[in-house]
Amino acid sequence: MASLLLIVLSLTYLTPSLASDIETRCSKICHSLQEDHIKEQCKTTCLSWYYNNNNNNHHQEASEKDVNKEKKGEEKHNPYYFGEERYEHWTRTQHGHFKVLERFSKRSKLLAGIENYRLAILKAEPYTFIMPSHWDVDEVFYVTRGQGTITLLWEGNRESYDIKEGDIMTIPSGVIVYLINKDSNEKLRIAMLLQPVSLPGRFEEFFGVGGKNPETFYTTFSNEVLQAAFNTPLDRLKRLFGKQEKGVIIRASEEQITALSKSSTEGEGGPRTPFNVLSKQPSHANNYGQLYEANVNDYQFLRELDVDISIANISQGSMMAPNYNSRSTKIALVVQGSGYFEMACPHISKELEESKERNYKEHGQSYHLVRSQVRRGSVFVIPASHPVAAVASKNENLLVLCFGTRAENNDKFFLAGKNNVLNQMEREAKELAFDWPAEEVDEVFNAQPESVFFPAPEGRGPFMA
Ligand SMILES: *[C@@H]1O[C@H](CO)[C@@H](O)[C@H](O)[C@H]1NC(C)=O
Ligand SMILES: [Cu+2]
Repeated sequence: MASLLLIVLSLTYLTPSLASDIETRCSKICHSLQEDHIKEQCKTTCLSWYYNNNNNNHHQEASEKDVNKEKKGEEKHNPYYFGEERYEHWTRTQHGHFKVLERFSKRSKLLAGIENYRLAILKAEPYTFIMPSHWDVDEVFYVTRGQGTITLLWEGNRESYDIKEGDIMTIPSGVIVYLINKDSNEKLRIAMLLQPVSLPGRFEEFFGVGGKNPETFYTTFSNEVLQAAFNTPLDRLKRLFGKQEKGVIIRASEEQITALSKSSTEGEGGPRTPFNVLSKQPSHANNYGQLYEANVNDYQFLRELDVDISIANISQGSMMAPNYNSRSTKIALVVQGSGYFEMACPHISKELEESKERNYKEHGQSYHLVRSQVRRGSVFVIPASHPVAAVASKNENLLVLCFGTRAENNDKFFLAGKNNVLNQMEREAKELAFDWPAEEVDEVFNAQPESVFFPAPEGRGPFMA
């Protein structure tokens, strides 16, 4: 075993490369080993090492420490998990930030199905104003914390809406939006799913207002066009568009906040009034957690993106039952707490098999366990039909927000507990399927008296060492 570890360590100094190269290299490296089963083990370790490195560019500078980490839980070595380092800050000032998760299809071709979605997070300090802008995306957002007022400018109208924790709202592409955090103490945090409308997976923000920072697009036009358009001398226009340099998120006075609050501009609301997901009756609730779900029946505008929203509040020391979604790929964002996810993925298993140049069909279907420790800000992608389970840590609730794509006609299937979908089989089907007496199958299937939320596994779990 010690020699295997040495081989793995020596691999860290080689750069990963193409699949065929990897196969050749691993054969060479493991060639000198005597016994066949050790040689095989060496090749498997070698291939998966290269595989993991290929999917994690920043792990090319892997060190011995990383090898140990990987052995602990493979947490970084899966394309479905996104940690804090995978966000890019578009704006970061003392008054807040706006950060965007890297493109899914850049991370892995296994995420190509959601390449036209982006996840972003806005955080604004108390009493702040977020500059008016428009984006080339259709957007749905969820307020994870705080309260504010959001204003939309479009079709000759101005609509203001109060927003608070649990609210969802959609904003069509091109609408000019600005907002305030109207709380004097609490931060305003908003998680958003963006669907670009002109370039797959890419979007931009456009500022008309501003000057130097944010830079206004007006001054990009030629002087002639600008003067004619505003019917104003150039020097005045230069003064108007040359001053602002405080940035995208700026401090506002109490008086300004009061004036901009929806409560003081009554009557300017519109049809898009946000829907509060948390004020809905949970679709499942017991001592171990609650599941809140919202779809087009709750908020018709979700149809614009064919998205639904769910919030799982998994109590400390509890877990959410293994389940899968029939059509929907879920983009799960941890809003609070910590814990871990486990998912069965046949694709990764196949890639590993293929890189061994074997015909996987001869081996039947097999699955790779993908698991990650998660904390606030972590993102975990759950592709359609993939069985997944989530476990909260022992000392805090795990609050997970899920944006579900292809929401129409999606069903969630539970794989354990009282509503285990497999329990609906006839006794004959159970016996045939398990080659086991139906009574004993039923005994196992009925041993879990709860549904959806259960007590967590005994012990500290794979990541809680
Ligand atoms: C989550 O559940 C806890 C109780 O376990 C409750 O105190 C908390 O308010 C819930 N959070 C949300 C967002 O529902
Ligand atoms: Cu998969």
